[in-house]
Amino acid sequence: MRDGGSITLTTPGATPSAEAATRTALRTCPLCEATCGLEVTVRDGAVVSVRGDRDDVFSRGYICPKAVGVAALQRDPDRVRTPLVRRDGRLEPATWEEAYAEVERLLGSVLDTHGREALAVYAGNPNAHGIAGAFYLSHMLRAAGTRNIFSASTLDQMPKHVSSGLMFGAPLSIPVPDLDRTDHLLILGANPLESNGSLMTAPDMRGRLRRLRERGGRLVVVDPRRSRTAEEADEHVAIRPGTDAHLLAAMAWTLFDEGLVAPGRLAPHLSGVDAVRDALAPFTPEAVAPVCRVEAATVRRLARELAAAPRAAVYGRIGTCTQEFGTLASWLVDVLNALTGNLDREGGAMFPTAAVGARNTLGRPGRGRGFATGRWHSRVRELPEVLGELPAACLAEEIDTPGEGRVRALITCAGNPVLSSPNADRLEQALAGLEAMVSVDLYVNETTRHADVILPAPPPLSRAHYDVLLLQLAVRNIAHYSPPVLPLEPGAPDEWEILLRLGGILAGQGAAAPVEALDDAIAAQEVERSVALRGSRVEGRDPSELLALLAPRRGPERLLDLHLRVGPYGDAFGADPQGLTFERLAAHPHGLDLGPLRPRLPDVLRTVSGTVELAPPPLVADLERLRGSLSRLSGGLLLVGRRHLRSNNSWMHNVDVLVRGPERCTLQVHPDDAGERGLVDGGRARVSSRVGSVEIVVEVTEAIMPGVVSIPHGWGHQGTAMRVASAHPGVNTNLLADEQAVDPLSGDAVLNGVPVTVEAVT
Ligand SMILES: Nc1nc2c(c(=O)[nH]1)N[C@H]1C(S)=C(S)[C@@H](COP(=O)(O)OP(=O)(O)OC[C@H]3O[C@@H](n4cnc5c(=O)[nH]c(N)nc54)[C@H](O)[C@@H]3O)O[C@H]1N2
Ligand SMILES: Nc1nc2c(c(=O)[nH]1)N[C@H]1C(S)=C(S)[C@@H](COP(=O)(O)OP(=O)(O)OC[C@H]3O[C@@H](n4cnc5c(=O)[nH]c(N)nc54)[C@H](O)[C@@H]3O)O[C@H]1N2
Ligand code: SF4
Ligand SMILES: [Mo]
Repeated sequence: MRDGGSITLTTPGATPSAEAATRTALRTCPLCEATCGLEVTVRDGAVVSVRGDRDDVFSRGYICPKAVGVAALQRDPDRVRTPLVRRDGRLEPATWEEAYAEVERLLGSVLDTHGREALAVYAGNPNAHGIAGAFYLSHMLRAAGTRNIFSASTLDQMPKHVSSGLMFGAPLSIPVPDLDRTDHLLILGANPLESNGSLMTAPDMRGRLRRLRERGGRLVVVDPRRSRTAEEADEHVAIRPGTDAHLLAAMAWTLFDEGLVAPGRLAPHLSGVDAVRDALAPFTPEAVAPVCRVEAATVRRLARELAAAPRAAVYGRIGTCTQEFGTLASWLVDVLNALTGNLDREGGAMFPTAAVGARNTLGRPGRGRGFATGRWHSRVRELPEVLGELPAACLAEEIDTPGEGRVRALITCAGNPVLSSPNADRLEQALAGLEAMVSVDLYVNETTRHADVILPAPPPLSRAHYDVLLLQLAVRNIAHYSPPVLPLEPGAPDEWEILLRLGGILAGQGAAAPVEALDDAIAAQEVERSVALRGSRVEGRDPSELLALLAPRRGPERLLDLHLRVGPYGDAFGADPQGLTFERLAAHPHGLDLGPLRPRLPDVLRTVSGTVELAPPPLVADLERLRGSLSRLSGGLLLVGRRHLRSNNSWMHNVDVLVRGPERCTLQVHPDDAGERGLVDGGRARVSSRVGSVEIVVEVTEAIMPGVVSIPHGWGHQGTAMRVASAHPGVNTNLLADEQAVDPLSGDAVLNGVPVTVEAVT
């Protein structure tokens, strides 16, 4: 599908003579983090083909097979098109006004009786891929007024937010590999050739990694599985799941031991180098080798190669986050980048300069209030708040544990926690016991089928797009706005309007509060925040003047205009007449290239000290837990996940062309482990953990290391209206993941390295 490959769809009813009605439109693909530019051909209101936009400034025509899903979602007859309201136990179609009234009645009754904390919200992954999630979700959450906020972040990247927040002062100041210029890339726990990259926004991973090797660079992958990326790398290092922090600590130890610490120009901006050296003393290569199952000589060599490379980057992703020592591993990735002088250097690990919304581009540069967690704690397990959220692994117990403050009502937006969070069975039972549940989604999925009201979000092509979040993590600075390709269904609101209406209801303004007024209030609030921010480019300006300059635009485009204009490339409302505005951006339908990443230290920092904090006390303290694990050499099987190019978490399985072919939801087992247990390829196995057990098809493969088994997540479809997905159900691996196992600093669930037993089913 690379380089302008196209996907043609047969559209019933489209006549070849309708030339005049044929048009093409450009749209960023919202399905994964790669942000590819799509060229969509529409005939008579229906999508007939999706191809890569060759002129897209970032993706240059690249797309993956999933791009077809964007068109398929639009047409899918199983997608929810009108609100559904539960009546006599069944979800029945309703008008929008009926649905909002029902939301007000249901939530109002719970909140009036039990107070705000009786409400929980779960926000799923697609919120990170859209303009509604970026600009309106936080307002809805604030209106909810509850501390019971949960999201997919604690099933994903929360450890990286914590380590970045502590080191650099802002949780989204995440250094990304300068992929197009690096000479050495060390990847841990990521498989960008299947995932297309994560916390590293870059279309065409295969092309970029190939070019890295063509220019003489080296690619090393640390993974318990020989993944597709590992297969294409110069070296694959197999590692025992959950031990990346051990490996990285011993690599840093080696740098100190061998005099290879060379921060170079970073030196004046770093604090805590000695403290790191002292804290890492127990983690010698010999001490970690038996835990990681990586030889001490290999650990030393990996460190030396990293230090010797002219320009190198260390990059860790889901395998290093969703595990027992997720925050430590995320921290040590950047400790290595700093100690080798690769942090903030071209070809190293760099901070993007995003056009919109990046806190590290706003306000006074170089110093800030820093970052802290634990402003409140979860009721049952007393786990700390992080970024205003509680761990998703706590959601079920907050619902099913009686007592003061118990959650009795839930709003889900773009999520499917029944398939994505640990101890799925407990969560599903908890959902069934809620007094009220409201979901905003495209589908009746395994989670939303428990809702009392489902408010259908429009499909991607019917809405405008700007990647507020993902472009803060891009390997090149770009900006790209796409208007909607197709109109909304008649009478249907856009998702930002749905979030506004929900916010209005939660704020007590009622189900009938007009969207325009709610939206005006938000625009006014955001303008006021911008002019009040010290060091902002519009500090002290008159809010009404700015609002007048934003008129007559409304909705997300007005907010995008505001954030572009106060951002680092913006016109600052006239102060820089050449600067960026929404109008100027929209005049570049293939996107706007703002150049390669640039060194940003020290301005990028928002730490109290104004330095990169290499040894934040909570992280150093957590090393004690890591040290304790050095003596733990269990021989049992550990379960990890994996991703497939044609799948997307739990929700693209209703697209026929993407799920065709051999069964993908299999248990991968090494031949030695299979032999010991009498497992045969294509046979069945029972996999059991502390919390549950599943029966699944076995795939015997040398690609996985002995002692490790793998099942992909997002499967286990049942009880929904998705006909294609129901025909390819697979099993839910999160029936095995243990909700009690979390990384304590971030609350991230341990989804990789789950202890399991496996037996043959005859
Ligand atoms: N065992 C295991 N579990 C995992 C993982 C793992 O690796 N292993 N990975 C974790 C990770 S990284 C993530 S991000 C989570 C994902 O977990 P979730 O975010 O809970 O779920 P998704 O499967 O992404 O489902 C997204 C839902 O949003 C809906 N949707 C899509 N687009 C939109 C939209 O624009 N608006 C609205 N309102 N709805 C939309 C889809 O129909 C779908 O129902 O899973 C996590 N769970
Ligand atoms: N095709 C496709 N693309 C996707 C998604 C999808 O579901 N499908 N999901 C999107 C989302 S939400 C995300 S967050 C990203 C994730 O993007 P990636 O982080 O690239 O995710 P994976 O492909 O799951 O790769 C994780 C790798 O970690 C390995 N691993 C497991 N445990 C450990 C461990 O303890 N240590 C080490 N070193 N490795 C380990 C696994 O074997 C696997 O190869 O992908 C995004 N892109
Ligand atoms: S790589 Fe990601 S963004 Fe690009 S076409 Fe595929 S799913 Fe869409
Ligand atoms: Mo994710």
